[in-house]
Amino acid sequence: MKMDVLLGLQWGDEGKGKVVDYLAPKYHMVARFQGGPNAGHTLEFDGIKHVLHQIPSGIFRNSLKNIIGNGVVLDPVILKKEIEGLKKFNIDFSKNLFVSKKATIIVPTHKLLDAAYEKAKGDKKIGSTLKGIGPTYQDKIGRVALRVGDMLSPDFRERYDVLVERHLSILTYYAYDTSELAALENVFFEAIEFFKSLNLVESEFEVNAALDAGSRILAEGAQGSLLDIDFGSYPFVTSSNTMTSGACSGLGVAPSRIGEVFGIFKAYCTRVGSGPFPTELFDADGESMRREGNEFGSTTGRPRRCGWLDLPALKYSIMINGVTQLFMMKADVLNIFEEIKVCTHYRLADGSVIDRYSFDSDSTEVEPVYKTMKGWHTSLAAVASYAEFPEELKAYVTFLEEELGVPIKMVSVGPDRKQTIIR
Ligand code: 2SA
Ligand code: MG
Repeated sequence: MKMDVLLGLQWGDEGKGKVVDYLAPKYHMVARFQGGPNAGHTLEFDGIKHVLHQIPSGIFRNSLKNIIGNGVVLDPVILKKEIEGLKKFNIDFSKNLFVSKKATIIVPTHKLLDAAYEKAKGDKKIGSTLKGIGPTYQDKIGRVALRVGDMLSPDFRERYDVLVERHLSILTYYAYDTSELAALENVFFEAIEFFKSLNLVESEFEVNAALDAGSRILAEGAQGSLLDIDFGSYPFVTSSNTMTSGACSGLGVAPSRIGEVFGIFKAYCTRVGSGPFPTELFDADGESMRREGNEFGSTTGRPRRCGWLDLPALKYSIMINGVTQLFMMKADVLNIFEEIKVCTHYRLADGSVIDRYSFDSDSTEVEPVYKTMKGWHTSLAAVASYAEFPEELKAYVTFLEEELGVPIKMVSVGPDRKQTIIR
């Protein structure tokens, strides 16, 4: 079997959690391959809303195994809290959750460093979620990090102290207050003890063996392609590869074993944190989008910046990921608009017009060139099939599909599992 990959094509919060939850019954395993507690994957069913940060979104289906792969950075404290928070759902974590021994551990000082670096950047700050993601990946690449498997070794505390010693010297340089560290460490070591009771595995063997045995695996991306460390709007990105290739390195699966690539995008754009956003709206339309779409960070509660759909950026994400199927989310949020705009090109400062999301479009101010389409301007609450879509929404879907060159297989018209229209 091949492994399918599901990822966000914008700046995160495309609705990946809902799609994983929807697709999950078709799979035997869901695996996270990058990111960490900076993610906030929202699932809604039976009238309850769940936000998952580190646990894969297949956890609510008993038949599924959930893997946290080697490419993930894990906060033991947050993981313990998440697992405890899910107790009431009778999930058997001993059967359903497996963590790679090669995943990297976020220690308390990583969070302090994240805050210190952001503070030092002043108004050039990234808008990090302050979960310690950047500093932890820095240590991984710097070859000094601690990994999940290290917890089991008798010299874990010693190695932890060496790492923290390094961090404290940097925090002293930044004159950052570390007085809360002792309290954070207490909770951290408690969580480490708890962590040891989980299934700690070599997930590359689990995943490849499952594929060999004919199991279906879905790799669940976090954040979005435009936040990718290599291809996103650097430096306003996260510190991992959020793209398809990240699923290979973050799980130990060969590129030749990748099957379908599901690209999730919202019918408009949002971004949380700093960085370029050509189609951002600063007017009442942007406000309405935020209100209608309830666009607030699910991890930090921050209001998300909102704007029209950006086709050059979307085409770029489709290209670097090899997307084979598109899923359009939150179409219902656009119900309120009489006219809908789609950015087809960018105009650069010298007046030239380009259709590429590129180094130039990312590093200079660009003006979006829009195509305006008639909105459907009606509720989609009663819509149960594509045939029942208003003509204007059909025209929007068809236009996007022609531009993007990839079929839009699903359109979401509301947060509930049931409000998912297949084409
Ligand atoms: P970090 O924390 O170092 O990864 O932040 C770097 C940039 O990446 C952005 N980022 C995100 N953008 C959207 N959604 C994310 N997850 C949460 C959510 C965010 C939240 O689902 O809503 O609750 O605020 C996420 N995680 C990281 C971040 O804003 C920085 O621009
Ligand atoms: Mg999110």
